[in-house]
Amino acid sequence: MIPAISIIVPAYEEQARLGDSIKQILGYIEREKLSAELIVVDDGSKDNTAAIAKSAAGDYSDLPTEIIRYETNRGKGYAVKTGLLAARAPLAVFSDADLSTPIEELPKLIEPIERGEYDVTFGSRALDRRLIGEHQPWRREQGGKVMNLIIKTMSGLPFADTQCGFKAFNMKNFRPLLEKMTIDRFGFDVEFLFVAAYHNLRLKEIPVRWNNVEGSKVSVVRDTRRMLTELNQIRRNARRGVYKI
Ligand SMILES: Nc1nc2c(ncn2[C@@H]2O[C@H](COP(=O)(O)OP(=O)(O)O)[C@@H](O)[C@H]2O)c(=O)[nH]1
Ligand SMILES: [Mg+2]
Repeated sequence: MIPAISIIVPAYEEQARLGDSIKQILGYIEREKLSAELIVVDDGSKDNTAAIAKSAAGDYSDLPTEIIRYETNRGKGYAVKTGLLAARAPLAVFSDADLSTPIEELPKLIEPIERGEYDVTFGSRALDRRLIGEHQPWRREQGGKVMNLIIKTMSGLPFADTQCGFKAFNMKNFRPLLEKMTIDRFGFDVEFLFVAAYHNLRLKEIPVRWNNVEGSKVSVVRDTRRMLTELNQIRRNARRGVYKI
């Protein structure tokens, strides 16, 4: 049976956080009686991420779960793309492994797509700051705000927060765009939204609850530098017609 929703979790070195998150997601699917599959993508972890995922999913053996693993770390963007290409449902969502946005926020993203109003919906930490429970460390949070401004300026996208790890897609309209995507690391969120907007898909930034969870693997210096390179790459691609179909 084809599920109604595919939930994708990109995971890199997540042995500490992933088991509990998988149980929360599968428990939610079971409680809400959703027709949903879970796809975990182990992005070349050197720890026990895949084994932990398999064992956590074993507690819910009635629910369809797929664990995809490849040996070399490619980046969150590559992991999410891999998951989306494997998604069987007409509606796909990806969520960070730490469930910074609780899975109970899912209806906020999927209902506008199910109603046929939007093609891509995505969580935002900027639209309603009251929904932030546990904040990131002050420096990281300020850095994030500056990065969001840079992204807005360089991409021309009108959104306040493009980087929240909680996004949903109408796959009928979004899948054909996946082959145009070129960015494997954290700039992929911007490229997804940029290419979707370029092809006139309907995008909606939606305020969601969010809590910082210890154990971030983002390196502020390295990943900020990469992000700037990737933003330039998106602009260059757009100029050269790379995103045309
Ligand atoms: N840092 C990092 N995260 C990755 C990578 N591939 C997949 N991910 C996943 O991307 C998500 C976001 O990472 P996280 O460390 O929670 O980022 P933060 O909360 O923004 O600091 C998690 O689900 C990671 O497991 C990768 O190469 N590097
Ligand atoms: Mg996180």
